[in-house]
Amino acid sequence: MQRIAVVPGSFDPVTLGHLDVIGRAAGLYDQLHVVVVHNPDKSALLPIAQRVALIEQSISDAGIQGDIVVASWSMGLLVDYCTDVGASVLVKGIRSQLDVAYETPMAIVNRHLAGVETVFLLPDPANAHVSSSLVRQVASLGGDVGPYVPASVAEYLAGAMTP
Ligand code: COD
Repeated sequence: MQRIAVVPGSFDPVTLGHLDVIGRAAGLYDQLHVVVVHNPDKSALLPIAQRVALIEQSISDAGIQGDIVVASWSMGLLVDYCTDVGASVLVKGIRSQLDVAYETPMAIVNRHLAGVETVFLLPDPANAHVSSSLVRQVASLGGDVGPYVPASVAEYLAGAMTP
């Protein structure tokens, strides 16, 4: 039986931290779905289609191998996407106690709702401080986001932020 997992996120934009989790998860499962989900608690910078395109480009540029599908989901529960594609696992990155507090209830509810387990990966220490919100802030103030994001994202943001 194929082991299929989903790596969900806002990916607004995808960072080197996300890419590290995606690359490591790709080595653990037969098929990986990287799914851009609209998070109503956050105000978005990039359109969803652009986030999907940048994830695809970043995966390709980083040479991450495997059966990887990049998609978006806005039709309701994330576990419904998992059920649709036959995924039994969600993979999420945990950077801090804040992430643990945010993710724990979701992991429990997702298991109750659909039997989908959540696997947490610790970040590479080099990326443990990186978040999309930090990247958006640095970019909006004209700073260099190169250390935090794939090159294609840095290039896109440089163009998008130009007055
Ligand atoms: N290193 C490692 N991991 C990282 C890093 C980093 N530097 N940065 C982010 N991550 C991890 C995050 O901890 C998270 O696991 C994932 O990457 C995505 O992060 P973001 O910021 O892109 O996305 P979020 O935090 O806005 O998450 C959005 C989700 C859609 C994934 C989340 O809200 C969710 O699972 N929603 C489910 C909706 C649902 O069905 N609800 C009902 C049942 S709970």
